[in-house]
Amino acid sequence: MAAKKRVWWKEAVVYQVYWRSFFDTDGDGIGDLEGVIQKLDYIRDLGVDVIWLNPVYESPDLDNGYDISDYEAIMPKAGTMETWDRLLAETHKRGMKLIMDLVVNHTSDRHPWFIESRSSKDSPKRNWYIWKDAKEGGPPNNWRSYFAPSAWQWDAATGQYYFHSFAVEQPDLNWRNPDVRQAVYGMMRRWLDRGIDGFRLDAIALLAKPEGYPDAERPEDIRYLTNNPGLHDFLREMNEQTFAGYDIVTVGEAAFVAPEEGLKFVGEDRGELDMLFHFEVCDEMPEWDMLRFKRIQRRWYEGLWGKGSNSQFLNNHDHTRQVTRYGNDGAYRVESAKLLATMLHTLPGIPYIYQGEEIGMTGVRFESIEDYDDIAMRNRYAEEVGKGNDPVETLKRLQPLSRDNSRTPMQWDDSPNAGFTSGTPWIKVNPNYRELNAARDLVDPNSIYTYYRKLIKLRKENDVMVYGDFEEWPAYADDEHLYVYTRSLDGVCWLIALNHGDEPAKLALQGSAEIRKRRLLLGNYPVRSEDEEAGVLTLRPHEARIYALE
Ligand code: ISL
Repeated sequence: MAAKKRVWWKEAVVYQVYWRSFFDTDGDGIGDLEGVIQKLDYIRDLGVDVIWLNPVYESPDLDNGYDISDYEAIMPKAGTMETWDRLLAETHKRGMKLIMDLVVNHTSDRHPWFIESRSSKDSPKRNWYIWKDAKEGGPPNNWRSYFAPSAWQWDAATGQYYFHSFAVEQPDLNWRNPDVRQAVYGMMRRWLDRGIDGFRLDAIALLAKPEGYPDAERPEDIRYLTNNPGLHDFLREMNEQTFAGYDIVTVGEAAFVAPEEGLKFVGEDRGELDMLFHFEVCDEMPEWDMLRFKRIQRRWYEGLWGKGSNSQFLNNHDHTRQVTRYGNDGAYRVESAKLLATMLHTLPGIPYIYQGEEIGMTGVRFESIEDYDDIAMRNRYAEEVGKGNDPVETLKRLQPLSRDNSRTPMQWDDSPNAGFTSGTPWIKVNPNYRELNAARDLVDPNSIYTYYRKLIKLRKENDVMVYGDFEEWPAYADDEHLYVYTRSLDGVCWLIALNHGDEPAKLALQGSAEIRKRRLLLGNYPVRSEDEEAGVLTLRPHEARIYALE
């Protein structure tokens, strides 16, 4: 494989801070930036390099900050620009970097740009958003949005529809308009000049819309919102006019892309973005399917390795807790959380840790729709029940994938509200916080947190985890539980053996692994010598091992 250009962010582990659920210092029940500052040592002690901070800009908060009404002010419930400046300084002081989540596909409907745009059809900012006349008395086409049955909202005052890919309160910017692009680029440069270390670019595959907005064959398959002609021209121009010249990292959140499309975003010769966040797992694989996961990993490795950088994650603020959705959050929760971590950190790509994943936090099942906050969940529930579906059945069906599963407060200790707030939390705490919390993990040498620290330390000390070529063992490619692969670099060869199953599994060593000496570098079970009969490993339920082959 072509040698990969070495650069700091390829060697990084990223920790995602969903600040509103992280730590509350003023008792209003919502996390804040001061709370992030007070927990920076906790994050640094994991060994991570980069913090991804979810949006903190001024916002009416209908989509938890992803509806921005002022790109250059901090949402008061999060803190002030002074608090933000301290967070950046304190992050840098600890040798870590901070990347900001930025939403430029749409704004809040209360952004001054949109208020101006909707004020009249002749407004100088009318064309900053996407306005269309009605067609046959209804919306211009049959498209759905992510969060609503139609992607169009009627504005009676000016007698036109406006386009929104997400909620009604999130009108899409018109990226074809060079004034919009220049205004966004200027704002991005001002954030870069404040010293941030990069951006996570939200919903970035949606910037371009197709000519003429034709009706969709299948409106419910909303991929037509993404990857339209012109997108990569915008990204190249964005790079030229903002990122170029800064030593930063840019991460593109790109729904509905396969490797061929993904390479267009992050190819090192493309001059667009640095790292891809794709959703072939989290959006398109509802529950664990090892053979499908292996195929996805193979395709993305073949598509990107040596040409562009991918990320590895199984949950975030939009996707339910990985140990619940893709692992075993019951009898084997600790082993399973460690196995998933081992897999994400030894597969090719930059690993992301979503807050609470490092202590094995689990998904929740609230009794009533009233306990749910997520606009996507509430809108979908209302839509389904509105169609006559049974409310109890609808809630049960929507719960597993509700984004709120990952948004319950960070579980710091076993005090009231898990030590997250002295007030009433904005969303209920997972009731298992009494036995599942960071305080307990920090003092337990066998905890998930301790395991993550060892895993990250291994990465810091061994380039093979970052730059090593990946090769899956063909003999186990069709095994539904065993996942066996090597990472190799400059003569160093590691064997990773995972048993993603509730039963023990035997792994017959092959080829060089059978004859070469094996040195266990890290495992999630205490290793008993007798279980390694000559050439056959017996892996216990959810057992993960990393060996150096010498
Ligand atoms: O969560 C998803 C589907 O269940 C993702 O596809 C996600 O909605 C989509 O990729 C865009 O997500 C981003 O933009 C949204 C915001 O609600 C999400 O929190 C953010 O991650 C609109 O800004």
